[in-house]
Amino acid sequence: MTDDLSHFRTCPLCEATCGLELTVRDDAVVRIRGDRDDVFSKGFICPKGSVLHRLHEDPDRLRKPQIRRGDPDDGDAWDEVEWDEAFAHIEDRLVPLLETHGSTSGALYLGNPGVHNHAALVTAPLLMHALGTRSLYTASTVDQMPKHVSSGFLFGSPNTIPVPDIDRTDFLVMLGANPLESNGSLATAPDFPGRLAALKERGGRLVVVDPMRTKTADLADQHLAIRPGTDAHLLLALLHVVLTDPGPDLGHLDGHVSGIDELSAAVAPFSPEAMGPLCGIDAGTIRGLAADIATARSAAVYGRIGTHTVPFGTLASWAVDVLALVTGNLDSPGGNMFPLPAHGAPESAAPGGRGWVTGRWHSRVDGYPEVKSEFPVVALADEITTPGDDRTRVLVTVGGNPARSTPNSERLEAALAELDFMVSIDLYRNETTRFADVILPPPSPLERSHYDAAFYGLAVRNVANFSDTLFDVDGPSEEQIVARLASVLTASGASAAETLAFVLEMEVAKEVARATSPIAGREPAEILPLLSGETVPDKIIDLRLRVGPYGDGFGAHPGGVSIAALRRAEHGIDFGPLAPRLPNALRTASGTVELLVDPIVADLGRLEATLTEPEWTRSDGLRLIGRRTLRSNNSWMHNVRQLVKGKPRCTLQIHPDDAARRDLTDGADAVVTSRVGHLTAAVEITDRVARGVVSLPHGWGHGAPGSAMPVAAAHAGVNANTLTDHTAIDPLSGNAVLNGVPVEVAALAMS
Ligand SMILES: Nc1nc2c(c(=O)[nH]1)N[C@H]1C(S)=C(S)[C@@H](COP(=O)(O)OP(=O)(O)OC[C@H]3O[C@@H](n4cnc5c(=O)[nH]c(N)nc54)[C@H](O)[C@@H]3O)O[C@H]1N2
Ligand SMILES: Nc1nc2c(c(=O)[nH]1)N[C@H]1C(S)=C(S)[C@@H](COP(=O)(O)OP(=O)(O)OC[C@H]3O[C@@H](n4cnc5c(=O)[nH]c(N)nc54)[C@H](O)[C@@H]3O)O[C@H]1N2
Ligand code: SF4
Ligand SMILES: [Mo]
Repeated sequence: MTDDLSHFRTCPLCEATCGLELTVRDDAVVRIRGDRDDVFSKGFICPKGSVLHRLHEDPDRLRKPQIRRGDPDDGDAWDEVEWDEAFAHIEDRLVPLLETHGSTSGALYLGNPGVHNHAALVTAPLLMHALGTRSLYTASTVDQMPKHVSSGFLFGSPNTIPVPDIDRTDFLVMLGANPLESNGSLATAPDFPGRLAALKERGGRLVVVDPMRTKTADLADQHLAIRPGTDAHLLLALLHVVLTDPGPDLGHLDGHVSGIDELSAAVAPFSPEAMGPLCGIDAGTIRGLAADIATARSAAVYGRIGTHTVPFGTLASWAVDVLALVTGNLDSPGGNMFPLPAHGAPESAAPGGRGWVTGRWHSRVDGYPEVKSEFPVVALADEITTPGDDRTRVLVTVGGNPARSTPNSERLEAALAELDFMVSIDLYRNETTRFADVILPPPSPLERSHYDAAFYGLAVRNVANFSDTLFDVDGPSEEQIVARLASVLTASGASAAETLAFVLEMEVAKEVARATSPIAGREPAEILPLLSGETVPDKIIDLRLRVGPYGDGFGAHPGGVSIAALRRAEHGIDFGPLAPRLPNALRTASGTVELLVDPIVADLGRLEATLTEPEWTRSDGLRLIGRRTLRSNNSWMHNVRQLVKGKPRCTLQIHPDDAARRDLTDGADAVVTSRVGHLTAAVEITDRVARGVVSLPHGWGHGAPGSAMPVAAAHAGVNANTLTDHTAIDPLSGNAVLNGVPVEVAALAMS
């Protein structure tokens, strides 16, 4: 037996980026607890982080490639093979298909874990290039795409996303988010509960807008049980009030905003009296909230899943930031602020850029505009099943489970079965990857290094942390798998190592060509050996850190950050609270915040039309919403026994009055029916959910034939996305409508 060792790493499971302390004995993790010295999370941990090693140890996690020799429903149709055989099979089967049908017949789906893995900096572009297709789909269009679109329009870049400065705000308005279960999203803030408690301790106030009285709402000074899908209505009404009285206060952004004079006229139809009845919130309450936001010393407005995955997601997301702007709270401490991550570009010397547009091309069958070079994932099934020259015949999925995470997933599953060939890079054979012809398993989270490239750009403080690999992997890394797949697809003949070396050289060449880089004009060959890190993704992070805002500039700024510096600081480095970044961070063509670009104006018209549409003004019927629970993580952690034990969490929550009207009893099964599907779920009667609303979590519905996650199958639950409608989207972003879905619920007839 060896002595216990402590290993510190950042948890890659959700957006909170908690520091973990792993106790390692004899090459096994014996305990995980929160790293008390982590500069950001200070010891906070949730039940998922504390079983990260169980994922690593899970005997059902795939270690070797799998080839399917029979039907997707047949669990015995799979052969475990060596890596060479898997790639040979892909070469034999997939390459001729692409040659016959052209590169437009290939499509790529990238799931959520990619944003928690810095290998994606390399893998996503490599796969897009190798497939040579525009058919890119990601989990973003069942998630946050509205925020990218509103940011693209307002600030000129879809990734310039403000986050609520929760550690300093005096007044936090939170819509459609439940960080006590989710630990926060598009607001990286480990220990969200502690941060909300601190807000209250310093005399700050919290308002939660949610059809459900969530655990987060329990902390709130005010909870508004909004009707699902109407956050844009509420936010526009708040804007209406603020713009009328007291009028806009742009603070330090005065002179840097276009369209402010036209904004009052644009929001004129949306008085609290007009919007209140649609939201189920009375006009007086809306006026009171507007006054509270306007008069607070500082206020932050924050909207998330419930605000984004709805028919007016982009408009709601836009209104969140515009409300902060007109109350002097955008880019101001305690308001909505822009992070400046260590691996990001340093601040520019002046605002302005090319601006940002969507719709540069359209999807073949449904004609959806591209957004950030992606098509809405709701379009994927039609692209596979609709005949035509550019029909999708080949699909590559990386770390995703669209058969559970996307609307009308039964329809998508039927489409997946029609593909000519599918490759999945995934840890498990789940409801989606069972359709793959080949599954290529990447390393576990403990078998790779980690740097949170996505979420430090959304963090409420500027911080950075780097984690080294804990256990060696008996197989290729994720980027090596992708590089090898790319060489097969492009018949380049290059080895994975050569392909990755080339990617790194290109990155360095791009950087030395950037006029304002601290290494501008230097030779790539001189920079390359200076990069530290075990892998190419590590070295790309090292490069970006060193030329970034706090970087060592390869000698220009001694003491600056690099991977080496982060390795020395094993609990992370804190660069401090967020600082104002406007106007210089603006990349709009005008160099100003552009409030009223044409698509937004047109969408305000669509919102106005709802004032007389029965679908919106009617208050009968039931609307389905989703929820998250602390021990769950989308669809993929249910094979970890410690997380699924206890009473079933996949229940249909319904208000007592709605239950009584339908003769539903607690614990009994009910049939839930929507336009596209139906399912049977166990009823949980609770007055936490508003009248007229039912709630079912997503990510369940395990045990599909051919899948191989036995623990998950024993705690199967039901698939909420059997009910969500693939035709319902937020048109500006292509984001799916996952909340506010019209449904009927009836007691299960006894036979
Ligand atoms: N434990 C756990 N943590 C997670 C995840 C997980 O699956 N489990 N997933 C991670 C991911 S990928 C993400 S994107 C984040 C999401 O993080 P959050 O945005 O915090 O997501 P939810 O917890 O689903 O909270 C959404 C809330 O919106 C409410 N809601 C539904 N419809 C409406 C509406 O129309 N208006 C308003 N105002 N509210 C509405 C719901 O009742 C719910 O309380 O969580 C991340 N963290
Ligand atoms: N109705 C409804 N549907 C929803 C939501 C909702 O609120 N309501 N939320 C949506 C949101 S916010 C999201 S983000 C999506 C998520 O949608 P997806 O990304 O499609 O699904 P996940 O459940 O996250 O599945 C992740 C997969 O990645 C694999 N994986 C884990 N780690 C790695 C890795 O390091 N490498 C690779 N290659 N694979 C890995 C897992 O085994 C799993 O199969 O679901 C969405 N769907
Ligand atoms: S809150 Fe998120 S990052 Fe923190 S331990 Fe839990 S899953 Fe990991
Ligand atoms: Mo997400």
